[in-house]
Amino acid sequence: MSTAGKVIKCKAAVCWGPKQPLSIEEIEVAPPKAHEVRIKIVATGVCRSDDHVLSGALDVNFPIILGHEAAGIVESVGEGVTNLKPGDKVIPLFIPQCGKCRCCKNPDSNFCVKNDLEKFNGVLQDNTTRFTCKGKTVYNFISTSTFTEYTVVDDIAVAKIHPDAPLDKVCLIGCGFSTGYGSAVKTAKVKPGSSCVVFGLGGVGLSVIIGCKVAGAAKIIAVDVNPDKFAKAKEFGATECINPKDYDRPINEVLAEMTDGGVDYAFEVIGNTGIMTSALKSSFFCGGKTVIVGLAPSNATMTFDPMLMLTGRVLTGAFFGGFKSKDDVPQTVDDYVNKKINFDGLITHELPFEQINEGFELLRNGKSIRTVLNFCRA
Ligand code: COD
Ligand code: ZN
Ligand code: ZN
Repeated sequence: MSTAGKVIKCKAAVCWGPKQPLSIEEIEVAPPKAHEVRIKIVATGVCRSDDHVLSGALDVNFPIILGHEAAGIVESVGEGVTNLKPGDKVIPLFIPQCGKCRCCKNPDSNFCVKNDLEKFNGVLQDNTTRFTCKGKTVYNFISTSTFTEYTVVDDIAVAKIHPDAPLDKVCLIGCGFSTGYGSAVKTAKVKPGSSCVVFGLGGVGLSVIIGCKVAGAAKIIAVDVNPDKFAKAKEFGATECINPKDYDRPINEVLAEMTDGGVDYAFEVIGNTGIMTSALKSSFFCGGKTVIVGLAPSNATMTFDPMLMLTGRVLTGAFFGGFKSKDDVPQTVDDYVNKKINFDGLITHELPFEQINEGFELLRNGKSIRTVLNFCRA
């Protein structure tokens, strides 16, 4: 029996407030309005940014349904949605691409003024949400909300993907993988034969390494204070791994010796402003490029001698690896399906959706790289 046009009752992990476990509840999901799409979520990853809400570091409206790294199948579409139909495989987009705003029209930007990342209003474009639980409105998270069996998103915040894509893998393209991989291939535009350094070997840093390798970098130096991370880094393409704790001099000096004066590309994938400056100093003084990937604490500032820039270094950064979401997500899924890229090794844990709080524990204890939660384990 078709569910189109009807309210769907389903399970969701509701976040009633910070510093408490997510609660699996029955919620009501209203049908999509004009230019909206209702999606049956098949798999969703657990990302650090979801945990930032749980820890209280991100200020959002409660109750809220978190989750933003997912893949699913279109259940129904609202009026005016022409490019999607029920049954299509899709990835929700935490940066929309309206295609009309000043950011979207700029080929060098991947942001969109219709995002909900700056203010966390927790609503769709019409300023309401489609979720209720126990008679209360439940807010949406960064245009997506994927810790639920069904979600509704604006059509500017969803990408149709390859029909053969395995949803329990390509869900990572919705956030972590693209953020790292795109930083190398899109934001930095790493050139063949070049030298790269990646600070921080979490799931995002490892994805930067994958990007550097695909781009043909000759030297990929992986840096982390936790040497347990080195095996995976090598598996994904790091040519050398170093631990700053093993040296009694600044890491940029060590890197300069290893790379004939400095790297062509430096990536900061930790969110530490001191390391951002080290990354900048590690880049070659003539044209070396530094890409900031990590999100620093909100009041942190980065200080450095401006002379570092006058010799031609470049400092940049991007959300979501500089990916223009609607354009680049389907292309990246095609690259996965066609075996041009592989990131299966990032998925260290798979759990049924109901065990979501365990997924967060694995993240907090540093035991997982990525946990994927599955909704139907058929
Ligand atoms: N020196 C070297 N390595 C360090 C140091 C240090 N001083 N401190 C920590 N590390 C290492 C840790 O040992 C760890 O291996 C790694 O750095 C960090 O890894 P994770 O697993 O904590 O994190 P990731 O890879 O999942 O994500 C890290 C980011 C910083 C990229 C992430 O938190 C972030 O800020 N993302 C960007 C923001 C964004 O795009 N948000 C939108 C939706 S997610
Ligand atoms: Zn994320
Ligand atoms: Zn836009």
